[in-house]
Amino acid sequence: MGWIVLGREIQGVIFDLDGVLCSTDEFHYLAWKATADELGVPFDRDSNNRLRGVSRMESLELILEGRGGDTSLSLAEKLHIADEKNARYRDSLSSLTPDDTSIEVVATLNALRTRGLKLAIGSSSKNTPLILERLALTPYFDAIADGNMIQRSKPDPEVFTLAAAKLGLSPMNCLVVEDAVSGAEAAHAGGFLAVCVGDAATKQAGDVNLTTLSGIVEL
Ligand code: B16
Ligand code: MG
Repeated sequence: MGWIVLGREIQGVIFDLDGVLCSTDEFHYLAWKATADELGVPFDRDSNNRLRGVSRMESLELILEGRGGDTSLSLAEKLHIADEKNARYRDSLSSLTPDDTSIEVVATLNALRTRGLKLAIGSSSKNTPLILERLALTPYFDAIADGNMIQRSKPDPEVFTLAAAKLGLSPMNCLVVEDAVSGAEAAHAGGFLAVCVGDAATKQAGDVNLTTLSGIVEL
């Protein structure tokens, strides 16, 4: 008998990246905070929770809602603002080293691999390859699905469906691990069980809600 979680036989685990395997969510917050300040839009950590799992351009649209759905900006101006935010964010990423990968994350990934489970990344971020490389996490994964490979970001299930297909597994046989409410919604829309940590766990968005990532090995 394999690993049974909530009545399903689990053969693979698909991890969100920002906010689950690394704390780059704080870098996103600081970079968007600078953008919001320039735009004169109120923005705090609570507002930032709405951007979790959401693509860069959709995040900007959510921030612009703080200007009453401002329609005065052209697409070119929005792309420029998003590029500036990404440059600030990538500056922060350049400080990351393998030492920023927590012992808990490494122990959890090793424990799951030792059980023979397939592991994948399912992230909305176009910076996924850079982050995985800087944190020395790339070798832990059998498949990577990220923001460079999809048309629709979370809460659409596309990135998780792609990750499962790359693993050669059915969504029924995979867990998705998420910190975003939009990510838990994406998992459910794709037919996956959602294991949540962080903001999404606080909001009870998952089928399982954990206080810490390593709790997954106890399921
Ligand atoms: P980028 P995840 C998501 O990553 C972040 O949660 C979200 O805040 C960000 O806007 C999105 O990636 C796009 O990121 O600007 O780097 O392409 O949580 O799905 O791993
Ligand atoms: Mg996330």
